[in-house]
Amino acid sequence: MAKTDVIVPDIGDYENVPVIEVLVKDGQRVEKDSTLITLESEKATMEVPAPAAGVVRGIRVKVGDKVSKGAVIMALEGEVPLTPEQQKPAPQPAPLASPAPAREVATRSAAGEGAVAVAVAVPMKVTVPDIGDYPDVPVIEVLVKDGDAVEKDQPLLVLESEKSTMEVPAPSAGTVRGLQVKVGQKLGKGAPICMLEVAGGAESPPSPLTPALSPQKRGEGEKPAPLASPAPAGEVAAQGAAGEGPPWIGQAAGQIPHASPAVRKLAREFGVDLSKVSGTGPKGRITPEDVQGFTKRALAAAPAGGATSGAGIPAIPAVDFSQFGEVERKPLARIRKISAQHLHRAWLNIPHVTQNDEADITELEAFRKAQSEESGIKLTLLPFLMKAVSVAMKQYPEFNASLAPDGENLVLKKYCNIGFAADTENGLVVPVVKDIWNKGIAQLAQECSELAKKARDGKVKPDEMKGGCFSISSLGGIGGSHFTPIVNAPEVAILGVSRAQMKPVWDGKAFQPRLMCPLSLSYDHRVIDGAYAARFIVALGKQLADLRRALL
Ligand code: CAO
Repeated sequence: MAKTDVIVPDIGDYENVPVIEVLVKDGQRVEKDSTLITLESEKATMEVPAPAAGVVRGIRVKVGDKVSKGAVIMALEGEVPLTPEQQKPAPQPAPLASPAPAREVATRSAAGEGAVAVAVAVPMKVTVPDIGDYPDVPVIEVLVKDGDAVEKDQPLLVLESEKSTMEVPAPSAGTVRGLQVKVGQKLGKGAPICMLEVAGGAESPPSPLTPALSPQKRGEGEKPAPLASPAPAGEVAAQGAAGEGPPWIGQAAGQIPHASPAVRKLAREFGVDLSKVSGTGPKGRITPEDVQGFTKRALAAAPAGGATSGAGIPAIPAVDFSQFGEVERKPLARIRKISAQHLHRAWLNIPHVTQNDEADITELEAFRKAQSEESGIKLTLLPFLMKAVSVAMKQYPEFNASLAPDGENLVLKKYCNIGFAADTENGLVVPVVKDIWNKGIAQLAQECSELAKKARDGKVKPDEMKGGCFSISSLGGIGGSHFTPIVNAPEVAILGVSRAQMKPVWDGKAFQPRLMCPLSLSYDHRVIDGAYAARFIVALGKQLADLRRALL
């Protein structure tokens, strides 16, 4: 068997481009042109395909590594060695040489060199930068129109070949005039795009050759640079930890959804607007399954008729509130935006039912207070609730399950992790306490209090919010009676706890003063039947009334 190294093709003059996906494994057989790895800079996504069919051997890169032209990424074992032609960097792979040249277009000001600095609008011709030898690369998006004021580096259009996507940014700030390109049109290097009326002319010539591949920081609160995706700039990203945990977990700050050219093609075929799709891949990347899932849900939610938005839901009309009085616009915190999307998705996808009850916690409270005093450790109700819920979950295992994405299987979990909603200044976070079955109340109390503090200080790590099987939302410290908590998908149930109150309870002979704690159990009716839920909440009430049962 002949073994040949596969190298990174010509990606322009720029170096150290991050690997964002490794799509093959050692020993895997690949066909010619199937994608091996994906590279992504701030402005472009490039897939590196197999130069020939063969078996992958000795992968040398992993996600996060940075590579440059000529770097060996793996070897391919084939019947015959690769020909020199096959080994040539990127025949098919990187038709769009790199995003760098896109910026290098740095179209010179028509004012010419040495123009006198005068504050007049000077037209600048914007053309397609050097995109390699490929003359006909389709325009998939035109992001501006005549008369638009653009900032320097603002994307004007997106070009996409089979294997790469790149944005062509404005070489300078100015006003777009005489736009000459349309979606579907095929362009090559030097093709005219538009004129840019640059205010101040020679005073602000286009900045020379800013490397598009140079890493840009995307810090918290910073406006994200648009990625090479058909998502319109500024659209809010969806996120999602695949399968488990609230989707805000692991979400990079201000990230915009992004996808490979193949996924974008699929989205176009399905007529899916990628900006509305939640990416469950690494770094919120949109996978083919995300597009398929989105399409499925959109079809399921399609209404019989009428004006709708998104997945067939009638849009709430925009209202100019300032016509009624003074208003102030306050930007939503990042956590709030992410949790809003998660809650909305759960609310739309899950047929919710809420079962209410009241648990007698008179003895539990007396025990809790006595223990707190005796041990000097503050025990709140939460760890007791957790323990009691975990015991009920063992008795009713369908509460410790998730519906498989195919909708045909239930994934039953043999471990018990419970998340609790923590109210923070920036919104709701749900830290998860792990392995409840094997922990005592004192340990649970300590972990709850540490995680609640971390949540308030904004220091909970993504891992500490993953892997939940069930959630508890306790508003008992605040007040109110019953409420309807929203199931924290992909979990199937959540317990809402409200403020306990002394109530007269009939014991068969007389009314007794008992401390009654309101419980609101919301559950996914696709998985759990009403009778099963009622049994669960009755069992939970018994646990709370007499925690000795938890020892049984
Ligand atoms: N009934 C009566 N009193 C209760 C109670 C209940 N169900 N639950 C808590 N309390 C009491 C506590 O005993 C404590 O009183 P003492 O100081 O006298 O002992 C006081 O209320 C404060 O408790 P707490 O709420 O701070 O502590 P906790 O461990 O029970 O809860 C946490 C921690 C993180 C769950 C809570 O602070 C919190 O953030 N709750 C809000 C959750 C939320 O926002 N849910 C809504 C999500 S859906 O929109």
